[in-house]
Amino acid sequence: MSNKINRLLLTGAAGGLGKVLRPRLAPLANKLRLSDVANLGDAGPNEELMPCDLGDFDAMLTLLDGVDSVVHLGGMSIDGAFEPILNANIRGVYNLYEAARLKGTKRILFASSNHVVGFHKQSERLDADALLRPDGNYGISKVFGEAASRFYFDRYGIETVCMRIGSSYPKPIDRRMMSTWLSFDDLTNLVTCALHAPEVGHTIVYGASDNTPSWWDNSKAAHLGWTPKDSSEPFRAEMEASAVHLPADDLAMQYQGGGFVKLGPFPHK
Ligand code: NAI
Ligand code: 15L
Repeated sequence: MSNKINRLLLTGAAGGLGKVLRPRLAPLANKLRLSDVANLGDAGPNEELMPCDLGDFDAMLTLLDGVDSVVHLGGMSIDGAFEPILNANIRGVYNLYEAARLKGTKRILFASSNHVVGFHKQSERLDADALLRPDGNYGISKVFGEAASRFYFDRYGIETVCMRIGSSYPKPIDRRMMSTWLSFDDLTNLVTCALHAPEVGHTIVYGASDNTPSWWDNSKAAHLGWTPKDSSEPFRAEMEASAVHLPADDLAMQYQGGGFVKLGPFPHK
Protein backbone atom coordinates (compact mmCIF):
# COMPACT_ATOMS: atom_id res chain seq x y z
CA MET A 1 0.00 0.00 0.00
CA SER A 2 1.37 3.47 -0.91
CA ASN A 3 1.70 6.03 1.88
CA LYS A 4 1.63 8.86 -0.65
CA ILE A 5 -0.34 11.91 0.39
CA ASN A 6 -3.06 12.55 -2.14
CA ARG A 7 -2.77 16.36 -2.29
CA LEU A 8 0.00 18.21 -0.43
CA LEU A 9 0.08 22.02 -0.34
CA LEU A 10 3.40 23.89 -0.10
CA THR A 11 3.02 27.60 0.69
CA GLY A 12 5.95 29.98 0.29
CA ALA A 13 7.01 27.74 -2.60
CA ALA A 14 8.88 30.57 -4.38
CA GLY A 15 11.01 31.37 -1.30
CA GLY A 16 14.45 30.13 -0.29
CA LEU A 17 13.30 26.99 1.53
CA GLY A 18 10.31 26.53 -0.79
CA LYS A 19 12.67 26.17 -3.75
CA VAL A 20 14.73 23.62 -1.81
CA LEU A 21 11.71 21.55 -0.78
CA ARG A 22 9.71 21.74 -4.01
CA PRO A 23 11.56 18.94 -5.86
CA ARG A 24 12.11 16.98 -2.65
CA LEU A 25 8.42 16.91 -1.70
CA ALA A 26 7.14 16.06 -5.19
CA PRO A 27 7.67 12.27 -4.73
CA LEU A 28 5.67 12.28 -1.46
CA ALA A 29 2.33 13.25 -3.02
CA ASN A 30 0.12 12.40 -5.97
CA LYS A 31 -0.41 16.15 -6.41
CA LEU A 32 1.86 18.86 -5.04
CA ARG A 33 0.00 22.18 -4.93
CA LEU A 34 2.33 25.19 -4.84
CA SER A 35 1.43 28.66 -3.70
CA ASP A 36 3.10 32.05 -3.20
CA VAL A 37 2.61 35.70 -4.13
CA ALA A 38 5.92 35.57 -6.01
CA ASN A 39 6.53 33.87 -9.36
CA LEU A 40 6.32 30.06 -9.19
CA GLY A 41 7.63 29.34 -12.70
CA ASP A 42 6.11 26.47 -14.67
CA ALA A 43 4.26 23.49 -13.22
CA GLY A 44 6.09 20.14 -13.14
CA PRO A 45 4.37 16.82 -13.95
CA ASN A 46 2.52 16.33 -10.64
CA GLU A 47 2.38 20.02 -9.64
CA GLU A 48 -0.51 22.48 -9.44
CA LEU A 49 0.28 26.21 -9.26
CA MET A 50 -2.14 28.38 -7.28
CA PRO A 51 -0.71 31.86 -6.57
CA CYS A 52 -2.45 33.50 -3.63
CA ASP A 53 -2.01 36.14 -0.92
CA LEU A 54 -2.17 34.50 2.50
CA GLY A 55 -4.12 37.54 3.73
CA ASP A 56 -7.01 36.92 1.31
CA PHE A 57 -9.50 34.61 3.04
CA ASP A 58 -11.57 33.71 -0.04
CA ALA A 59 -8.45 32.83 -2.00
CA MET A 60 -7.21 30.70 0.90
CA LEU A 61 -10.52 28.84 0.99
CA THR A 62 -10.02 27.93 -2.66
CA LEU A 63 -6.36 27.08 -2.02
CA LEU A 64 -7.21 24.54 0.70
CA ASP A 65 -9.88 22.79 -1.35
CA GLY A 66 -9.02 19.08 -1.61
CA VAL A 67 -5.79 19.45 0.41
CA ASP A 68 -4.83 16.65 2.83
CA SER A 69 -1.67 18.12 4.37
CA VAL A 70 0.15 21.45 4.27
CA VAL A 71 3.79 22.50 4.57
CA HIS A 72 3.30 26.14 5.50
CA LEU A 73 6.41 28.17 4.70
CA GLY A 74 4.71 31.29 3.33
CA GLY A 75 4.99 34.64 5.06
CA MET A 76 7.42 37.35 6.10
CA SER A 77 10.62 35.58 7.13
CA ILE A 78 12.50 38.43 8.83
CA ASP A 79 11.65 41.12 11.35
CA GLY A 80 10.23 44.44 10.17
CA ALA A 81 7.22 46.73 10.10
CA PHE A 82 4.06 45.38 11.70
CA GLU A 83 1.58 45.70 8.79
CA PRO A 84 3.19 43.22 6.35
CA ILE A 85 3.78 40.78 9.23
CA LEU A 86 0.17 41.23 10.35
CA ASN A 87 -1.12 40.41 6.87
CA ALA A 88 1.11 37.47 5.96
CA ASN A 89 1.91 35.85 9.31
CA ILE A 90 -1.02 36.64 11.58
CA ARG A 91 -4.04 37.06 9.29
CA GLY A 92 -2.39 34.52 6.96
CA VAL A 93 -2.16 31.85 9.66
CA TYR A 94 -5.71 32.51 10.81
CA ASN A 95 -6.92 32.19 7.20
CA LEU A 96 -4.94 28.98 6.75
CA TYR A 97 -6.42 27.27 9.82
CA GLU A 98 -9.96 28.50 9.20
CA ALA A 99 -9.78 27.30 5.59
CA ALA A 100 -8.26 24.00 6.76
CA ARG A 101 -11.13 23.55 9.23
CA LEU A 102 -13.76 24.27 6.59
CA LYS A 103 -12.10 22.05 3.96
CA GLY A 104 -11.20 19.12 6.25
CA THR A 105 -7.39 19.32 6.02
CA LYS A 106 -5.85 16.90 8.50
CA ARG A 107 -2.26 17.99 9.15
CA ILE A 108 -0.19 21.18 8.90
CA LEU A 109 3.56 21.62 9.26
CA PHE A 110 4.03 25.19 10.43
CA ALA A 111 7.38 26.89 9.79
CA SER A 112 7.80 28.51 13.17
CA SER A 113 11.15 29.95 14.16
CA ASN A 114 13.80 30.03 16.84
CA HIS A 115 12.75 33.68 17.22
CA VAL A 116 9.79 32.60 19.41
CA VAL A 117 12.45 31.95 22.06
CA GLY A 118 15.01 34.51 20.88
CA PHE A 119 15.31 36.29 24.23
CA HIS A 120 16.61 33.20 26.02
CA LYS A 121 20.35 33.29 26.67
CA GLN A 122 22.65 31.20 24.49
CA SER A 123 23.82 29.46 27.69
CA GLU A 124 20.34 27.94 28.20
CA ARG A 125 19.15 24.60 26.85
CA LEU A 126 15.49 24.68 25.87
CA ASP A 127 12.89 22.02 25.24
CA ALA A 128 9.34 22.17 23.90
CA ASP A 129 8.02 23.61 27.17
CA ALA A 130 10.40 26.57 27.29
CA LEU A 131 8.85 29.93 28.07
CA LEU A 132 8.03 31.84 24.90
CA ARG A 133 10.31 34.88 24.70
CA PRO A 134 9.93 36.34 21.18
CA ASP A 135 12.49 38.86 19.99
CA GLY A 136 10.43 41.16 17.74
CA ASN A 137 7.34 41.57 15.55
CA TYR A 138 8.38 38.53 13.53
CA GLY A 139 8.87 36.34 16.62
CA ILE A 140 5.56 37.55 18.05
CA SER A 141 3.80 36.56 14.80
CA LYS A 142 5.30 33.06 15.03
CA VAL A 143 4.06 32.82 18.64
CA PHE A 144 0.60 33.63 17.26
CA GLY A 145 0.98 30.80 14.75
CA GLU A 146 1.97 28.34 17.46
CA ALA A 147 -0.96 29.41 19.66
CA ALA A 148 -3.47 29.32 16.79
CA SER A 149 -2.32 25.84 15.77
CA ARG A 150 -2.65 24.66 19.38
CA PHE A 151 -6.24 25.96 19.47
CA TYR A 152 -7.16 24.32 16.15
CA PHE A 153 -5.84 21.00 17.45
CA ASP A 154 -7.58 21.22 20.84
CA ARG A 155 -10.90 22.39 19.38
CA TYR A 156 -10.99 20.77 15.93
CA GLY A 157 -8.34 18.02 15.92
CA ILE A 158 -6.26 19.52 13.10
CA GLU A 159 -2.76 18.18 13.77
CA THR A 160 0.25 20.50 13.60
CA VAL A 161 3.99 20.17 13.87
CA CYS A 162 5.49 23.55 14.76
CA MET A 163 9.04 23.44 13.38
CA ARG A 164 11.09 26.04 15.27
CA ILE A 165 13.64 26.32 12.49
CA GLY A 166 17.07 27.62 13.44
CA SER A 167 19.05 28.81 10.40
CA SER A 168 18.47 26.75 7.26
CA TYR A 169 21.06 27.78 4.71
CA PRO A 170 23.70 26.00 2.61
CA LYS A 171 26.24 26.38 5.45
CA PRO A 172 26.72 28.14 8.82
CA ILE A 173 28.31 31.57 8.36
CA ASP A 174 28.83 32.83 11.94
CA ARG A 175 29.39 31.47 15.47
CA ARG A 176 25.70 31.55 16.35
CA MET A 177 24.87 29.44 13.33
CA MET A 178 27.23 26.74 14.61
CA SER A 179 24.33 26.03 17.02
CA THR A 180 21.31 27.05 14.92
CA TRP A 181 22.24 25.62 11.49
CA LEU A 182 19.81 23.18 9.87
CA SER A 183 21.10 21.51 6.70
CA PHE A 184 18.72 21.20 3.76
CA ASP A 185 18.91 17.39 4.00
CA ASP A 186 18.00 17.46 7.71
CA LEU A 187 15.16 19.91 6.94
CA THR A 188 13.87 17.58 4.22
CA ASN A 189 13.99 14.59 6.58
CA LEU A 190 12.25 16.55 9.33
CA VAL A 191 9.42 17.52 6.97
CA THR A 192 9.16 13.95 5.67
CA CYS A 193 9.02 12.48 9.21
CA ALA A 194 6.45 15.08 10.32
CA LEU A 195 4.24 14.27 7.32
CA HIS A 196 4.51 10.50 7.77
CA ALA A 197 4.41 10.00 11.57
CA PRO A 198 1.17 8.18 12.43
CA GLU A 199 0.09 10.72 15.06
CA VAL A 200 1.62 14.12 15.81
CA GLY A 201 -1.14 15.88 17.77
CA HIS A 202 0.37 19.28 18.43
CA THR A 203 4.15 18.91 18.42
CA ILE A 204 6.90 21.46 18.96
CA VAL A 205 10.24 20.54 17.41
CA TYR A 206 13.43 22.58 17.10
CA GLY A 207 14.90 22.49 13.61
CA ALA A 208 18.66 22.23 13.98
CA SER A 209 21.22 19.74 12.73
CA ASP A 210 23.33 17.65 15.11
CA ASN A 211 25.43 20.66 16.08
CA THR A 212 27.87 21.40 18.92
CA PRO A 213 27.09 23.32 21.06
CA SER A 214 23.41 22.39 21.01
CA TRP A 215 20.85 24.77 22.55
CA TRP A 216 17.75 22.63 21.99
CA ASP A 217 16.42 19.36 23.37
CA ASN A 218 13.94 17.55 21.12
CA SER A 219 13.16 14.67 23.49
CA LYS A 220 9.47 15.71 23.58
CA ALA A 221 9.27 15.31 19.79
CA ALA A 222 10.79 11.80 19.71
CA HIS A 223 7.52 10.39 18.28
CA LEU A 224 8.34 12.11 14.97
CA GLY A 225 11.19 9.63 14.51
CA TRP A 226 13.48 12.41 13.25
CA THR A 227 17.23 12.28 13.91
CA PRO A 228 19.36 14.97 12.25
CA LYS A 229 22.40 13.52 10.46
CA ASP A 230 24.47 16.58 9.56
CA SER A 231 26.57 18.84 11.77
CA SER A 232 27.93 22.39 11.53
CA GLU A 233 31.32 21.18 12.80
CA PRO A 234 32.97 20.46 9.41
CA PHE A 235 32.37 24.16 8.54
CA ARG A 236 33.99 25.55 11.72
CA ALA A 237 37.40 26.48 10.31
CA GLU A 238 35.89 28.11 7.24
CA MET A 239 33.37 30.02 9.39
CA GLU A 240 36.06 31.23 11.85
CA ALA A 241 38.18 32.51 8.97
CA SER A 242 35.40 34.34 7.13
CA ALA A 243 32.87 35.53 9.75
CA VAL A 244 32.71 39.05 11.19
CA HIS A 245 33.23 38.33 14.90
CA LEU A 246 31.33 40.45 17.41
CA PRO A 247 32.57 41.17 20.96
CA ALA A 248 31.36 38.66 23.58
CA ASP A 249 29.24 41.33 25.34
CA ASP A 250 27.31 42.20 22.15
CA LEU A 251 23.62 41.33 22.63
CA ALA A 252 23.71 39.28 19.44
CA MET A 253 26.31 37.03 21.09
CA GLN A 254 24.32 36.62 24.30
CA TYR A 255 20.82 35.76 23.14
CA GLN A 256 19.60 32.85 21.04
CA GLY A 257 17.89 35.19 18.59
CA GLY A 258 21.26 36.76 17.70
CA GLY A 259 21.03 40.06 15.83
CA PHE A 260 17.21 39.99 15.85
CA VAL A 261 17.22 41.03 19.54
CA LYS A 262 18.77 44.40 18.56
CA LEU A 263 16.45 45.28 15.66
CA GLY A 264 13.69 47.89 15.68
CA PRO A 265 11.62 49.67 16.67
CA PHE A 266 10.02 49.49 13.24
CA PRO A 267 7.51 51.85 11.61
CA HIS A 268 3.92 50.67 11.66
CA LYS A 269 3.74 50.06 7.87
P1 NAI B 1 11.51 33.39 2.25
O1 NAI B 1 11.27 34.80 2.65
O2 NAI B 1 12.59 33.12 1.26
O3 NAI B 1 10.15 32.75 1.68
C1 NAI B 1 8.88 33.12 2.16
C2 NAI B 1 7.93 33.13 0.99
O4 NAI B 1 6.65 33.56 1.47
C3 NAI B 1 8.36 34.10 -0.13
O5 NAI B 1 8.47 33.43 -1.36
C4 NAI B 1 7.25 35.15 -0.15
O6 NAI B 1 6.93 35.60 -1.46
C5 NAI B 1 6.09 34.39 0.47
N1 NAI B 1 5.13 35.33 1.05
C6 NAI B 1 5.38 36.44 1.81
N2 NAI B 1 4.26 37.09 2.10
C7 NAI B 1 3.25 36.40 1.50
C8 NAI B 1 1.84 36.59 1.42
N3 NAI B 1 1.23 37.63 2.01
N4 NAI B 1 1.13 35.69 0.73
C9 NAI B 1 1.72 34.64 0.13
N5 NAI B 1 3.05 34.39 0.17
C10 NAI B 1 3.80 35.27 0.84
O7 NAI B 1 11.75 32.57 3.59
P2 NAI B 1 12.44 31.15 3.78
O8 NAI B 1 13.81 31.37 4.27
O9 NAI B 1 12.19 30.31 2.61
O10 NAI B 1 11.62 30.60 5.04
C11 NAI B 1 10.44 29.85 4.86
C12 NAI B 1 9.67 29.84 6.16
O11 NAI B 1 10.48 29.29 7.18
C13 NAI B 1 9.24 31.22 6.64
O12 NAI B 1 7.96 31.12 7.21
C14 NAI B 1 10.24 31.57 7.69
O13 NAI B 1 9.70 32.44 8.67
C15 NAI B 1 10.57 30.20 8.26
N6 NAI B 1 11.90 30.13 8.82
C16 NAI B 1 13.00 30.12 7.99
C17 NAI B 1 14.26 30.03 8.52
C18 NAI B 1 15.48 29.94 7.65
O14 NAI B 1 16.56 29.75 8.18
N7 NAI B 1 15.37 30.05 6.32
C19 NAI B 1 14.47 30.01 9.96
C20 NAI B 1 13.24 30.02 10.74
C21 NAI B 1 12.03 30.07 10.18
C1 15L C 1 14.52 33.07 10.88
O1 15L C 1 13.46 32.85 11.43
C2 15L C 1 14.60 33.72 9.55
O2 15L C 1 13.52 33.35 8.73
C3 15L C 1 15.89 33.45 8.82
O3 15L C 1 16.00 34.38 7.77
C4 15L C 1 17.11 33.53 9.73
O4 15L C 1 17.34 34.82 10.08
C5 15L C 1 16.91 32.61 10.92
O5 15L C 1 15.67 32.81 11.57
C6 15L C 1 18.02 32.74 11.98
O6 15L C 1 17.69 32.96 13.14
O7 15L C 1 19.17 32.59 11.62
